[in-house]
Amino acid sequence: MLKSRICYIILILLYFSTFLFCQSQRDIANTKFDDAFKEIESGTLRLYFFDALTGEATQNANVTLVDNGEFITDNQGKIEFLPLNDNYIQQVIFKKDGYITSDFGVEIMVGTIVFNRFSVSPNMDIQNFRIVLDWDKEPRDLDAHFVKVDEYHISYRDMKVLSDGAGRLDRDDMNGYGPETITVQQIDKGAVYEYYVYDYTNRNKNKSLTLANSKASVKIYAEGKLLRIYKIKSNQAGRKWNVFKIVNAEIILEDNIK
Ligand SMILES: [Ca+2]
Repeated sequence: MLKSRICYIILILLYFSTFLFCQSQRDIANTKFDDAFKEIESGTLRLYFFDALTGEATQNANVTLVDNGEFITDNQGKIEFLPLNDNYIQQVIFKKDGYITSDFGVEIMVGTIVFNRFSVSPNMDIQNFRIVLDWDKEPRDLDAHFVKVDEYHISYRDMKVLSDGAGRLDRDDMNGYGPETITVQQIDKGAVYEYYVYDYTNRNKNKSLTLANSKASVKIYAEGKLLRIYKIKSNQAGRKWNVFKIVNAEIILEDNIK
């Protein structure tokens, strides 16, 4: 009786020691797997592409990295690639049916990408003028404002669609990343326009660096193509980024934060 009880206890101990041994081996295997995964991860860079009007990921788009090959975006609108070296400008061409083909440079610094989110414009009328704002996770809410001096002011606050239908705020983003997009039917050659980005989240903090460090970027689509990209400069205090003006149908860069 005693013998069988001892045998029973030995069996239980054997079971638990085997279980603990297997568990520790599994942990080691998982750690190794994680490390290997991180090694692969650390070498690759990611670019994300979104629809400028809906904010949805653009899947199955063709992305050409000049000197680095062709890629297809996955269901997150993402491609991954190995950079050619630590510091260079990677030329990117985005193509997808129904979208304006966008050709631009991505700055790679110390092996990483500062701005890696790109909201791309669906096709639009040749006279249309579209401004697309992207930024990072923080702040939650940035607001795009487009003012036709003495005529109208498009933003989340004033109107989503102008009464004459000549312009609209396509998308107001309030939970980080953007895009926040404004489209106007046509630029009036005799008028003056201003476009700025306001950090609504930090409206009460005039020394805030959040806007400057938001990785905000602004794309202008006009004449049926991607015309300009402006990127915010980091570490300047303020809540309002004056991005550009249009005077005599010419886009004039302002790029100051106040
Ligand atoms: Ca917003």
